[in-house]
Amino acid sequence: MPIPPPENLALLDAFGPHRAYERDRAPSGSPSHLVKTHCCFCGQQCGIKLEVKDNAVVGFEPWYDFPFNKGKLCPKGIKRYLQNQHPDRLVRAYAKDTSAPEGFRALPYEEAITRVAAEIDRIQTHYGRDAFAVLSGASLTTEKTYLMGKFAHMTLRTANIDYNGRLCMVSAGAGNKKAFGIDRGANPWDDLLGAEVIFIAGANIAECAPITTDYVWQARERGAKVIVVDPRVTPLARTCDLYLPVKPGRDVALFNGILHLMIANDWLDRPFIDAHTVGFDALAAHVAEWTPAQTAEVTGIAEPLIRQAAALWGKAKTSFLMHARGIEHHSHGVQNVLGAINIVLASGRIGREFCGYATITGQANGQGGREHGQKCDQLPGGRDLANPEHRAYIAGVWGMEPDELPQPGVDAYEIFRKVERDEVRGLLSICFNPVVSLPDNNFIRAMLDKLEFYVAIDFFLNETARYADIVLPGSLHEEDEGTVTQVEGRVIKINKAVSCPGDARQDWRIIQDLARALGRERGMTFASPEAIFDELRVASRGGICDYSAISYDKIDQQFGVFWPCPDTGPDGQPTPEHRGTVRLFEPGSWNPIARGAGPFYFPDGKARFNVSRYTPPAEVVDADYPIILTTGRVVSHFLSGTQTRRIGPLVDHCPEPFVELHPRLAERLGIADADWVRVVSRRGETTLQAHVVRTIRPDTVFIPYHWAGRKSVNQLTIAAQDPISKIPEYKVCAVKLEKAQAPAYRAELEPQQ
Ligand SMILES: Nc1nc2c(c(=O)[nH]1)N[C@H]1C(S)=C(S)[C@@H](COP(=O)(O)OP(=O)(O)OC[C@H]3O[C@@H](n4cnc5c(=O)[nH]c(N)nc54)[C@H](O)[C@@H]3O)O[C@H]1N2
Ligand SMILES: Nc1nc2c(c(=O)[nH]1)N[C@H]1C(S)=C(S)[C@@H](COP(=O)(O)OP(=O)(O)OC[C@H]3O[C@@H](n4cnc5c(=O)[nH]c(N)nc54)[C@H](O)[C@@H]3O)O[C@H]1N2
Ligand code: SF4
Ligand SMILES: [Mo]
Repeated sequence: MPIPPPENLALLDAFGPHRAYERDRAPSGSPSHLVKTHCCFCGQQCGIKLEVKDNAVVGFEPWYDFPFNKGKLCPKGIKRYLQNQHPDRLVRAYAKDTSAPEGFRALPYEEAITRVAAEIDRIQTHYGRDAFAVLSGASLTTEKTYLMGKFAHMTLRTANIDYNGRLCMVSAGAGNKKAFGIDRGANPWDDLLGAEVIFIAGANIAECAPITTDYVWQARERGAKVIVVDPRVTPLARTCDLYLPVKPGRDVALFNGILHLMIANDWLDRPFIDAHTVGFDALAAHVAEWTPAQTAEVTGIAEPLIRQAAALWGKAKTSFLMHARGIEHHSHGVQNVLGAINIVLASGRIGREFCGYATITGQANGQGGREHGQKCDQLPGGRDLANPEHRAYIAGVWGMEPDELPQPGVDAYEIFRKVERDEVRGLLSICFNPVVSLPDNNFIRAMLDKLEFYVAIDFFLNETARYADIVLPGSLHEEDEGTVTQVEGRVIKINKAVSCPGDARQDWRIIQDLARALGRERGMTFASPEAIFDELRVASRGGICDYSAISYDKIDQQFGVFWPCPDTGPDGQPTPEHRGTVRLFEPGSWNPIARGAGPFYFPDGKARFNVSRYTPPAEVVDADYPIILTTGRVVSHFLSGTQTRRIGPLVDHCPEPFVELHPRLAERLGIADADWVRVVSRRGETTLQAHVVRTIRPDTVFIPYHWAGRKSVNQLTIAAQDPISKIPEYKVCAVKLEKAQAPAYRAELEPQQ
C-alpha cells in the first residue's frame, strides 16, 4: 500500500507554487559594469558576463572569449540572473515557530548561530560525535566543499558527512577509479570534433548538456556518426545515425554484447590491450555468453541494431564515448559504467587526440565537488579516509593527530536510515534538497520530522528547509568567489558580482561562524576563498586530484587549468609553472601513482578491464505493477527546481510535470493526450497529465523530477542502491497507470500570478 502523505503536506503545498519572477519586475537600466563568471547551473559551466548595477545583477551578456561555450548559453543560463533580486531570497535567519503564519519567525543572525552551536554541542555531548550529521552539495565552489569536509572531519569530528553528488556522480566515479585509477573526464571537449563515431549512452544532452550538443553537431558536420542509447528518442536521438531503444536497466548487457562482437570480428586494438591493460581474458570469457541473440533478448534492442552498433564502434579509427545518469542511476550503475569503459579500452581509443571517454558531470561543480573531502569516505586531493598514510598527511596539514580524524561514514541515504535507528539525531544541510531529490521521499519526510534538530543553509527556503528548526541565509552564486571544476576537468573561477543582501552571508563565513560559536575555531579562520584555496592546494599536493600548482591568477590567464597540476615534478623538483593536464592517459605521461610505468593511475601504469555483470533492476514489472517508470529532466528546469521554479520564463516554458507514454500504451489504458493519469508504485503515487508521444518505449513511462509535494515523482521511486557507489536507482521502478480526475489540490493551488 502506498504510504499516505503526511499531515503537513497540505501546508507544504500551500507554500508553493512559488512566486515566479518575471523580467519586467527586475531592476532595469544600463549596467555600470560587467563581471566575467560562469553559469550557476549545470556542469558545463558556460562562461557568462553578468551585468551589474547598484549591487544588483540586472542582466547578462555572452562571454565570447571563453573557449568552452564561446558565448553560447541555454535557456537556464540566460534567465539565471532573475534569481538575484527575487522576492523569495532569504535575507534573514529564521527559527521554526508553529504559531507564526508561515511556520517561521525571523531572528537575529548571531542568535541563530548561537542556537545552532548549542544544539550541535548538546547532541554531540549526549549521543556522541557521530550523532550529528552533515549533508553538503556539489553546486558549491570547491573551496566550500573543502571547508565542509574539514568542518565535519576536524571541527565536528563526525564520521557522518556526505553530499548530493551521491545521487549523481558516484557510479561514474567508482567505475572510473576501478578502471583508470582516477575519476575525471579524460578529454577536452575539442576531442569530440574529430571523432569518427560518438557513442552517447543514457544522456539527454540536448536538454541537460546543451552546449555539448553543439560539439556533437560540429563533429557530425565533419562526418562523425552518432549512436544514441536511450529508452526515449531524445531530441539528439532524433538526428542520430543509430538509435538503440534500450529497456531501462539493461545497458551493461548491451556493452557486453558489443564487446562479444568486437572479439568475434577482431575489432580490437591488441597491441594497446597487451601493453596498457590487465584483465582482458577474464572479461572475454565472461562476454562469451553475450551473443547477439542473448543481448537482444535482455536489452529489448533488435539484433541487427546491436550488430550495426558493434560494427560502427568496432571499426572506427577515432571515437568518443560519453554517458550520464541514464546508465548510472541504477542499482548496478557501476557495472554499467564498467561495461562502457570496457568497450573503450578494447578499442584502444583513449589518451589520444579525437579518442575520448567521459561521463558528463551534472551539477555546477559535479567534478570538483567530488574531489576534496565531502564524500563520506574521502579526504582532500581524492584521498581515502581509510588509508593511514592519507590520514597522516591531511592530519598534518590540519594540525591534528591522525587518530582524531573519524573513520569513513555512510552515504546520504543511509544517514536518513541512521535517523530512523536513532543513531543520528541532528543534521546540518547546505545546498541540498533531499525531500525532493531522494528516492522514496515519504520516508525522508518522516525522518526529517523525527530529527531532534535540523539546520538548513540556503538562499531560498527549499522544501526540505521547511522542516528546519533554524534556517541560515547563505549566498547566491554571484555573491561569492571561488573555483569549480567543469565537465572537462578544467578548474575555473566564479567571480563575485554583488554582495549578500540583509543578514545573508557567504556560505563559508556561516560555517566559520558556527565553528567560532562552538569554541572550535582552530583551522576555521580563513579570511577569503583564496586563503581556503591556498590550503586546499597544499592538502591536494601528491594526491590524485593534485591542484598544487593552480592559482587564481593562472586560471585567469589560461581560461582555466586542467588538473592534475602538480607543483613538484617526477624528479622532486618544483614545477610552479605547470600548465595543467588537458588530456589524461597520453602515452608516455607521468603520474604520481604509476611513476612512469604507464599512463594509467595504478602502480603498474595499466588500465583495468573489469568483468561487468548484468543483474536485473531491483524492482521488475509484474502483473500488479506492469509498467517501467524512468525519471529525469527537462531543459528548462534544474534539479529539485528550487531555483528554476522561481524564474517566470522557465516556468512558462514547462509549468508542470507530466507523464510521457507511448500511444500504444495510452490506447491500451484508454488514456488520451492531456488526460489526468494516476501513476502508482509500491511506495507512493502522483496524478499528472499525460503527454502521449511516439518517442518512448511502449513498456516505459517517463516523469521529470523537478517538482515537490504531490507532484514529486520521488514519492514513487525506489531506494534501492548500487552496492559499490550507493547511487539510488532513479531510472527504474515498477508502476501501474490509470486514468484519473484532475486532483482537487490543482484548483486550490493554481499559480496566483
Ligand atoms: N536542463 C537540465 N540540465 C541539467 C540538469 C537539470 O536538472 N536540468 N541537471 C544536471 C545534472 S545534476 C545532471 S546529473 C545531468 C543529468 O543529465 P542526463 O543524465 O543526460 O539527464 P537525465 O534526464 O537524468 O537522464 C538522461 C537520459 O537517460 C535516459 N534513461 C533512462 N533510463 C535509462 C537506461 O536504463 N539506460 C539508458 N541508456 N538511458 C536511460 C532517459 O530517458 C534520459 O533521456 O544534467 C545536468 N544538466
Ligand atoms: N527521480 C529522480 N531524482 C533525482 C534525479 C533523477 O534523475 N530522478 N537526479 C538526482 C541528481 S543527478 C541530483 S544531482 C540530485 C540533486 O538534488 P539536490 O541537490 O537536492 O537538488 P538541488 O535542487 O540542486 O538542491 C540544491 C539546493 O541548494 C541550493 N543551492 C544552490 N547553490 C547553492 C549555494 O551556492 N549555496 C547554498 N547555500 N545553497 C545553494 C538551492 O537553492 C537548492 O535549494 O537529484 C537527484 N534526484
Ligand atoms: S548548458 Fe549548463 S552551464 Fe551552460 S548555460 Fe545551460 S545550464 Fe548553464
Ligand atoms: Mo546530478
